[in-house]
Amino acid sequence: MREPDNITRVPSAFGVARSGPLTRELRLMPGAFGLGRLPEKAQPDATTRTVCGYCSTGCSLDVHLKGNAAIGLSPTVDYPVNLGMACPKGWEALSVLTAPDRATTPLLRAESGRMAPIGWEQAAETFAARMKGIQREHGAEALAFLSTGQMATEEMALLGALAKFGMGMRHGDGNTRQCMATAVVAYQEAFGFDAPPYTYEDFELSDVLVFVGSNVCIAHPIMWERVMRNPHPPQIVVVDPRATETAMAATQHLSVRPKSDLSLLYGVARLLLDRGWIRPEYIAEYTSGFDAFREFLNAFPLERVEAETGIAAAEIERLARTIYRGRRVSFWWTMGVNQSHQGVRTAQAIINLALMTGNIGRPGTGANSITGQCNAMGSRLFSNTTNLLGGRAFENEAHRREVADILDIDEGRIPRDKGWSYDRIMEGILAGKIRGLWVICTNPAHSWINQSQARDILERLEFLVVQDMYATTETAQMADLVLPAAGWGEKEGTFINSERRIGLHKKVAPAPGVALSDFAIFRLLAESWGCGEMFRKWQSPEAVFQLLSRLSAGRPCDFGGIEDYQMLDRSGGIQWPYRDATRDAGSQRRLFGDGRYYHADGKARFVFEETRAIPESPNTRYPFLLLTGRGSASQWHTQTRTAKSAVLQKLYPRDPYVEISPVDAAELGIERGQWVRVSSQRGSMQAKAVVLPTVQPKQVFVPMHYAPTNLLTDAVFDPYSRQPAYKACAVNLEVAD
Ligand SMILES: Nc1nc2c(c(=O)[nH]1)N[C@H]1C(S)=C(S)[C@@H](COP(=O)(O)OP(=O)(O)OC[C@H]3O[C@@H](n4cnc5c(=O)[nH]c(N)nc54)[C@H](O)[C@@H]3O)O[C@H]1N2
Ligand SMILES: Nc1nc2c(c(=O)[nH]1)N[C@H]1C(S)=C(S)[C@@H](COP(=O)(O)OP(=O)(O)OC[C@H]3O[C@@H](n4cnc5c(=O)[nH]c(N)nc54)[C@H](O)[C@@H]3O)O[C@H]1N2
Ligand code: SF4
Ligand SMILES: [Mo]
Repeated sequence: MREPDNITRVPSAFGVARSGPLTRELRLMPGAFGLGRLPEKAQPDATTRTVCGYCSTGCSLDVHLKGNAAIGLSPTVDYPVNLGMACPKGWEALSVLTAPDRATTPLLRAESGRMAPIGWEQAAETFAARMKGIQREHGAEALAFLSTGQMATEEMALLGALAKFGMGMRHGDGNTRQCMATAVVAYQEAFGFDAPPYTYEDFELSDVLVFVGSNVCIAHPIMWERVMRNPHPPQIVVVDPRATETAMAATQHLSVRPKSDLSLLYGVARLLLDRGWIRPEYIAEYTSGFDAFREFLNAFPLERVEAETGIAAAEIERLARTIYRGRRVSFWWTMGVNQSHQGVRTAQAIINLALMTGNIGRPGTGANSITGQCNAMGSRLFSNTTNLLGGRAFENEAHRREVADILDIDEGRIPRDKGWSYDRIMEGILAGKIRGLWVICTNPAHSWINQSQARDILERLEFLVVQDMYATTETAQMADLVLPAAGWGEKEGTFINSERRIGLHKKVAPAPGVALSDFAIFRLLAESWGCGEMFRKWQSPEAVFQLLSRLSAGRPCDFGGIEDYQMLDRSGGIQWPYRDATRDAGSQRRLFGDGRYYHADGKARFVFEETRAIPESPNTRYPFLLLTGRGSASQWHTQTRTAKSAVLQKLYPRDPYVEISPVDAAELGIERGQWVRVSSQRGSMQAKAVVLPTVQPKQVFVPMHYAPTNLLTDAVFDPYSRQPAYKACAVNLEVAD
């Protein structure tokens, strides 16, 4: 049995090293040995580049081929993102493709309840017959799909267009709702378009980096490596209730009371204002709404902020002074901000700080949301769920016309509103309004909030189709029809990373059995549905890339200057916008250098609102506050992929665990490594106790990678983004019997 202590040792290997050693460690990951020691006859005869399919960093990997087979990989040295580095997931990306539980053939649930293998023809016919049957009986409202941030942009665009324009599905959303919806709304309201402004070089150019709710060491190890290369040397501020690996390596750690960031950020803004540490000329020329913001900040004197956040006044003042003294200050945020009942306003409070201090549009600055999945940014712009293709609005008639013209389809096929968000789709199923659901490349029966309710809801469906690489995922096991999909490495297309860089991933391995690429599955289903004609131009991923390029024309995300896949392959990826080599020169580009934002008046907006109390605070029955998130650099989400690598298995704890502060452990008589029961009003789980001073007393942390974690979480949402607030609910702890 593994020692629970491993839990901290593994991740901190990525956290505490300030420079060289970490790079060496990353370079010495297993794939590297493997290749070096191969016998002569197994030496590769070709190498090709591809972008990693896990996180949004978008590292490039050199895949070494013998004949047509991939025999190993190593990180690309001359790629502007990762500069020769990769994290354990990247190194192990190939090994998870050959797992024995891959979905190799379509499966249909027989009357006996057992899943039986069927051919593609029957699978496609069954899909069309059952879904159309539901549609006929219950109307267009009765079907929905759930998409992803982990497929190629070309695939998600084809899916969104097929489901909404071709099949007439009214509702579609994706796992980016769980992840990026808050950042999208925050940017749209503040800048007029969903546009993270930075380039990774900014990690190296800042003299102050402020990370809010972001555990970069674990969740984006190669971005963190870029921070470690910063020569300036920077002040690194981490705002996180836990002393994470990132916080341990920071120069200032503000252990904020969970969900009180909004108060803290307003408090800092008020101090900057009071001390005259702002840039009035930037505010006057490039922003609107500052006078009202100034007025609003009167409500945030230091005493209030200190009381609400649990951060001493002196620390808040130190942060304000650090921002003032910094010449190039960058602000970064991730799920500690986005997954909150007041996430949008918190993200905007970060944006406000950047605007009022003029820390945007210059090297080493910015209000920068770090995305999560490899193609979260692609899905934000092209999944055709919340936004109409190209970051347009379904509600906007001119936008609908543009899309209809470019795609050469009847404008009447385009819905006039965005349809329901993920949580409303779930409610719709509960209310019997939605009866058929198609789940593609996401695993809601593990990842959606408040699992017992979520599973109860999914069980009510008349017809559940799951399209996944593995037949064993929690959601696939509930399906009526499983469609076997090729995974990363077995197909091609583009991803858009966190810094808006479009990168190419390629086919380097065959898909198992008769599994098909998602792209091919969508085309097959279009035919069986009878709308194949609408997608005649969507022949191949590259043909779709050309269509998307036309859809991007004139939009802020314009990448019309990218000629083809070869150009992407040659260039080390290309950031949007890329109109042509003259207007968008250079391989590291940031937005808003000219101070022009995307609102009609060209100005950025200050958006703000009074703070709201946490919906479920600890109480006598459930006295602890539960935080959830990423556990280690070797675990990916619901673990359908990373759990299949023997190497990665050695790098993370197999059993679910809960981090408890020594104070609480002593009080409850809980020993290190002991099994404890963590329970909330909604459910309970068993987890091994890891006693750590990195969590605050009366708070506990459980990683999301273990299926029972979301039995505990509470279905609370940000009102503007409808993003679930996974990171705060009340729980109880007791020694397990
Ligand atoms: N290894 C690995 N890497 C990943 C992923 C993975 O599954 N595994 N997933 C990818 C995806 S999709 C995403 S979205 C990103 C997520 O990347 P991150 O957001 O960095 O990861 P999390 O651990 O979810 O959350 C970050 C931190 O938020 C803190 N937090 C919780 N509540 C609060 C709060 O109220 N205020 C503040 N300030 N902080 C709070 C938590 O303590 C946690 O340390 O990671 C990506 N990278
Ligand atoms: N408690 C708690 N819950 C959370 C979070 C948290 O912090 N705390 N974080 C949330 C966040 S930020 C996110 S992004 C979500 C992630 O939640 P999910 O999207 O549900 O998690 P994944 O495990 O990434 O699921 C992706 C699925 O797609 C499959 N797959 C991979 N590649 C392909 C492909 O190319 N084609 C097809 N068809 N299938 C493929 C995988 O096998 C897997 O089943 O979880 C959310 N849930
Ligand atoms: S940091 Fe992200 S993109 Fe880079 S190798 Fe790791 S998982 Fe892949
Ligand atoms: Mo995410």
